[in-house]
Amino acid sequence: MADVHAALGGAGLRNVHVREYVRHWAELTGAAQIEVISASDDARLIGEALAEGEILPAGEGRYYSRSYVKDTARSEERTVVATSNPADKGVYNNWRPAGEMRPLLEERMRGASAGKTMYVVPYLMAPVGSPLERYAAGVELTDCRTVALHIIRMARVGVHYIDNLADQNSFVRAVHVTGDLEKLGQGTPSDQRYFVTIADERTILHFGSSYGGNALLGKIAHGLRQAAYDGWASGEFLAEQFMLIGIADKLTGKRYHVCGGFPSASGKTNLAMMLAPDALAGRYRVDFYGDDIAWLRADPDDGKIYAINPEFGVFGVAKDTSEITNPAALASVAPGTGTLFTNVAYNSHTQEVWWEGRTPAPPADVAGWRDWTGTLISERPAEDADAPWAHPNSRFTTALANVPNVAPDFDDPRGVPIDAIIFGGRTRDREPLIRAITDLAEGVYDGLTLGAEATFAAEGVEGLLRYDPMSMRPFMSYPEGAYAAHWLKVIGSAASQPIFAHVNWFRRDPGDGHYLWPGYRDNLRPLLWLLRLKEGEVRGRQTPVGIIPAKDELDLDGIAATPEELETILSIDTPRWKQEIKHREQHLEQFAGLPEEIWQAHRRVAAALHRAD
Ligand code: SPV
Ligand code: MN
Repeated sequence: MADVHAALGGAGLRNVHVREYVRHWAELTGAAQIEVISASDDARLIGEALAEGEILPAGEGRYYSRSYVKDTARSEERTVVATSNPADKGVYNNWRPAGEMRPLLEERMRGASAGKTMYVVPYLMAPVGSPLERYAAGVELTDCRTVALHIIRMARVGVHYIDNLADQNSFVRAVHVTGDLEKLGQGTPSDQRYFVTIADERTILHFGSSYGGNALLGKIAHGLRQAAYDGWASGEFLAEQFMLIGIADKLTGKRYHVCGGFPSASGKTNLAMMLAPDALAGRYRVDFYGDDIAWLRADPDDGKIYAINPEFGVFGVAKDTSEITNPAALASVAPGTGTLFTNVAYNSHTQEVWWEGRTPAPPADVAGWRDWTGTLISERPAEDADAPWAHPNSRFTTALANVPNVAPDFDDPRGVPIDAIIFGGRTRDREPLIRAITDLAEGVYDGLTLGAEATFAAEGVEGLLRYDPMSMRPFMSYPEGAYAAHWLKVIGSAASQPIFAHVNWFRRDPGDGHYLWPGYRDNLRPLLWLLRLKEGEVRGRQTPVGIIPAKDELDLDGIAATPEELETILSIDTPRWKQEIKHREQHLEQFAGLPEEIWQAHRRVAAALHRAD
């Protein structure tokens, strides 16, 4: 049995509640040793992980790891939000009684860390001194060293974050036990994995994966599910799967901040790290704050909405990251950054990494190259010849500070005042490039009806959205009706309201299907229009679903789009919108207790479309 007192005492961790928590789980999981981790332990842990072969060198100051082949992503089916109150059951939160889930997890975790080290990782999901700091402290217990290395990059990690708490008992208890990955029946009817947030006990119990958000519990389990629940229960804030950027106008000296949600595969990380297009770079600068999570609160001092990124790093999808799609991301994983790559392709001779989209074609000389499963490319069976080298969900993990255009004030505890909240789906034919919404209820309504088009690859009907309210579907922790009401309350309590907008970079030509908008850096242009609209410098054109830029209002200097292409992306398709309204109605009807303001917004939009005939 591990000597908890000696380990915690040796690390200077005096908080008695932490000691009791660690003692309980060390005993239950049967861990052989306890080790308390601070960020300053990184170099030593890297050395140990290299020596054990858990990670491999990937050039100077960069590392590579492979996951178990059946452990490559989040699993929504195995994710549960538990509380003691059945009224907390929503449509998406997969609610179960806490009294049922805790014993189930304890049973799986019992003895499951035998012989292993339990790393005690005290962390903070907020800049130090943030008004939301009391919701941000946590202690993750993990039996996997590479997970500890990831947490050091993704959260602020150190004993002092937890030893100096005003309320010594106010920290999230986050327990991660890997389990025997080869015996868990991933994806089968006897799947043993469970990823549970017991939200009203501020306890997270994840069993059966060492990948991403399944294992880095500060991120989506604490940073989104737990924080959303805490934000609602306290009435104080919103926790959303949002990117967060700043836009500086060098001419006027003004700085704006935009946050927003995008369903998976809609380009959120690329947008978050966007640089200004060359033609506009003389005047504008885009600052990066965060690519995945924002916590939003109204500040009573100046009546504005403020946002922080609670994370400390980026856990970005590697696939399709290139000099064209995201040069800032490439710079952030350059040699010397301490980046950890997971499940990309790796060259065991040269220590290089590669993923689909990194360059137009894979390396021509395949000598030494292995795919994400570790198989030599030269030895892959013929039937696997076309299989990707990197897993589609392969990742890079790097600290925020490595992003070249990280905002100078990214660590400011107050956060940044929000001018605009945007939602963006992936829609081929109906959504314009941007439509602005000035009414709060209509903005929240737009977020609740966010979705991505079903593709042939996923189940679903062409043209029908897979709704993903506010891009929070996998992270929702309390009922959707209450969620909508909480949005109206938090944002509504601000004296100066942000403007809302829906953006769509994916409109296609109705004839040959080509993308009508170049995307990437040029996405700054519609955002600049939105901010000008908010400032009253442009008027736009009112449509039933929001305000669209008038043709001459978008700054198109340096853009090659034809007048016909522009005409299409600055229009709405009324018949398709009328179909969509019917789908939206069914979608919203699932949510008990949806505020009347949201239904009114829905009816206003529907009536305006009807009149548009
Ligand atoms: C996501 O899937 O939206 C992520 C990655 O941000 S993970 O943390 O693994 O969920
Ligand atoms: Mn995410």
